[in-house]
Amino acid sequence: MSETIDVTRNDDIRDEPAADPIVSPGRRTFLKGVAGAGAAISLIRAVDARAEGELGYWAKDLPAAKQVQMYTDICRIRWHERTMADKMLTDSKYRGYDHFYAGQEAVAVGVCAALRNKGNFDEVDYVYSSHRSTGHALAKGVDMKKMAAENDFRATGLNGGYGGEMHLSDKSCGFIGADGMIGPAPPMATGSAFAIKARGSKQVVVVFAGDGTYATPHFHSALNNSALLKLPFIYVLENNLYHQYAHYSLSCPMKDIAEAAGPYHIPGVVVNGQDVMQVYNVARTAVERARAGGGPTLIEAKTYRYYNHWGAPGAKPGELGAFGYDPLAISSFRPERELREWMARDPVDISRNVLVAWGTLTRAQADAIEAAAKQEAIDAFAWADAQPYCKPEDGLKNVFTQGSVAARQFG
Ligand SMILES: Cc1ncc(C[n+]2csc(CCOP(=O)(O)OP(=O)(O)O)c2C)c(N)n1
Ligand SMILES: [Mg+2]
Repeated sequence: MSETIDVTRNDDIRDEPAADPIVSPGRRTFLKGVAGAGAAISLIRAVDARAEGELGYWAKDLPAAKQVQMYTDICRIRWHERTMADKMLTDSKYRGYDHFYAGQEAVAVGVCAALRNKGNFDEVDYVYSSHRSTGHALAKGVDMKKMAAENDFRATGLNGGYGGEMHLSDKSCGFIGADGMIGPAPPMATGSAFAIKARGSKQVVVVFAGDGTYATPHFHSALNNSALLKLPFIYVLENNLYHQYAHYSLSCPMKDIAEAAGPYHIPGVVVNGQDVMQVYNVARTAVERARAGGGPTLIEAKTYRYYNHWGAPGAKPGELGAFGYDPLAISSFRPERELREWMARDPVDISRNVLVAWGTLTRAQADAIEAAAKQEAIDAFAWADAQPYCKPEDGLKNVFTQGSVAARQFG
């Protein structure tokens, strides 16, 4: 049986024995009990319970400053996305584009909060991202201004304006990079994890990938190799229900993709991706396991994107989400009620409500943090707007190496 866990039922996780933090025997029995009994229903109920401040997981033990930082980062990502969407809709000179991450913020923030995001390259944890990269980048510590400039192909951008949203990279915080191709990032990430194991440093590698990667050979190769070699690797599969316009049930026979961890004999964890504290809990468990040499974990975060697959079609300036028709949606279109249902379980609201319920923040303080995040995004795009574009003749820069290269593979 696969080790799929419904971590949304926190009553069973409270006294998790330290020796086996992933699946305790009691938990296995519990899981057998609920297996056919509608874990998805308990997921939705648990969200409400958490939003009311129910305790019982490690996140409550975090210092207040860390809790506030997580909420702040969620707000920063949200307002980066909203500001950029509005820019795409209203500024005809703007050349940037994005696969918007709004709605999924708690996944990136909860995972990155469990990682080392500062230090030299032999200390910091690595994140490999996907085409939907901006939220992952901000959560890992990428500078918002430089990212905004990069996404509009400005010469002073994060990567000199050569990359854009699908090729963001920032070695300084271990953000190895976004990836426009669906599939290759997970095996590359396992390669990094293999290097880390070989050199003996205690780093961990995370790949963020969508539900669309399940049906690729790369998904299975990454799980197989990381399991065989017990690599410090975490596959964070963000199941936002769709790949482009196709529902994931069209390419995956299981309801919970985390079940795919079973054949590789590694833990597969389902988590409510709307609640940053729950995401943090499962991520921290996986990180501790990986750092201690215990091997990989597959985390499936159930989540949803508020905009359409790419850009801002169907969206209106000043409004969150895309309710209108997406002309690119040739095969299917998500129901409006589905979007509204997920927006009622919003990661910003849940995070805010939890911190207010815990007494970490007052509502007024939480509002002020969100307002500051909005202003930061406005300032970042204004700064980016004033930056110079790359010159066409610079296009061949950094393509060929200047001078000679040591052919180390030949000794
Ligand atoms: C190999 C490959 N095939 C097709 C595409 C086109 N494409 C871009 S994003 C995407 C869907 C990805 O869906 P998912 O993995 O669920 O991520 P999400 O967009 O939902 O975050 C596809 C098919 C691609 N980029 N690479
Ligand atoms: Mg998807």
